[in-house]
Amino acid sequence: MNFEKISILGLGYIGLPTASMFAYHGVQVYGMDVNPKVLEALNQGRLHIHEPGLLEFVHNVINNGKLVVNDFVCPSDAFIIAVPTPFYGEKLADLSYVKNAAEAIVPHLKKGNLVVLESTSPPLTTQNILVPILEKSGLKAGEDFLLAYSPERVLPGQILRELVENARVIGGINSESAQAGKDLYKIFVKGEIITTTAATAEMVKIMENTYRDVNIAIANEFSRLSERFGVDVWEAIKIANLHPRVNILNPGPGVGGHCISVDPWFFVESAPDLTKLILAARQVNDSQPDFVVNQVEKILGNLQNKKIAVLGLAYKPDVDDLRESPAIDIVTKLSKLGAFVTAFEPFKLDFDLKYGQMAQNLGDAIKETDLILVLVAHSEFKNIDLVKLKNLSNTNVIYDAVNIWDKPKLEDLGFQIFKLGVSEL
Ligand code: SAJ
Repeated sequence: MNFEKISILGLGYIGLPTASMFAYHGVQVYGMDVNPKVLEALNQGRLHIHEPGLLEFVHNVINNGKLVVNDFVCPSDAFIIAVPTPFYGEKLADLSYVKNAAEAIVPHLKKGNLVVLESTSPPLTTQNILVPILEKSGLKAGEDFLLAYSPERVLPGQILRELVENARVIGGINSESAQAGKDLYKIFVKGEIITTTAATAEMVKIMENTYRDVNIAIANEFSRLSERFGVDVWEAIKIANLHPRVNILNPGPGVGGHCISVDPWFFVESAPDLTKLILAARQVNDSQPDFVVNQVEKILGNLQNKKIAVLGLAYKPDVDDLRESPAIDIVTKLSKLGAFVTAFEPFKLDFDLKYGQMAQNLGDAIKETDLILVLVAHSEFKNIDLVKLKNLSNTNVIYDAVNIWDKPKLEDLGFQIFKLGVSEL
């Protein structure tokens, strides 16, 4: 199949890099977003998201006219839906953006077109939700138009490279649809492209993130066990991972972001009777912020009027994304217990923190505090000169939830350092 014009609905973390990638490879791309702020930023040469290398990339294709952004859908050979699938209520998938995007395609859908859903969605969404909406066009799915599911699997911070190099799975509602999807993505994908059914591709995506969530949950449980038995979990995991068939992930203050902490719920929602382990893992990871707050209470006692300097608010190292971040949850909980929290997040200095205040630099955050609480292993924190750290702060108490600093080194400098997963408090 030949693709001269492609529409991408949703210009977020996935839609925008994908749109730019097709445009860079010479396809005429129409990017569509319902948020005027996103379009305004793009038209003014700014980005509403932070991703290394993306700004220059987007500039280039907008300036040469290969990427045009609008708040409406344009007739195209292929339509890609890359909108969010957030939660509503009790961890249920909100498919309203997916449904609205599909409805917006209906008036433009023509014979021979391809529609691809990229948004992470509960199993069977393509067949059960998209087919009936798109068939309102009077065209038959799989015959008059083709329909596939192809999940994004790129890692924030490395999106541009992973979009091209990662293996890509394309699940069609029939084999013609899967083949058409393969023809589309091979425009820029250099990794292997695997075709399968739409339901398989939907499951693959959620399975990958669920596997990671369960692995992190077991690491978090190991960290609690290590504390109980007086073992350093970081050392124990390092040694266990020398086994050729073991790869335990890292414990930490919790699992955030818009993927790993969200996607397993799609399984739980779709089949509660079959997801005991997945649910338990979610509960372990979701309880980590409370665990960290509890540790801080054990160190400082009653938190009323205590000053706490929080280093890092992002959901993981070296990104500016604060969505579902456990660090924010921890700040809120500490503040509600009466602590004065000053947070320093080098990737989002101007973040509008509801509880606590933002510091504009490390020195301001730690100069007058009762405890330094490290929640994100940003490189900037990792590489800090520990002598400088000592000189910048009035406190000598540190709680490190991400194993960022060397304990003996800090102790030599006179710090009293507590680490998650090292000793029971
Ligand atoms: N985390 C830990 N311990 C670890 C690794 C991560 O506590 O050992 C925490 C992080 O701090 C963070 C959360 O887990 O809060 C998620 O971070 P992540 O790096 O594991 O994953 P994401 O959410 O940035 O990206 C994941 C990736 N999925 C997998 O690696 C299976 C990515 O490839 C997906 O494209 C992305 O989800 C997505 O969009 O679904």
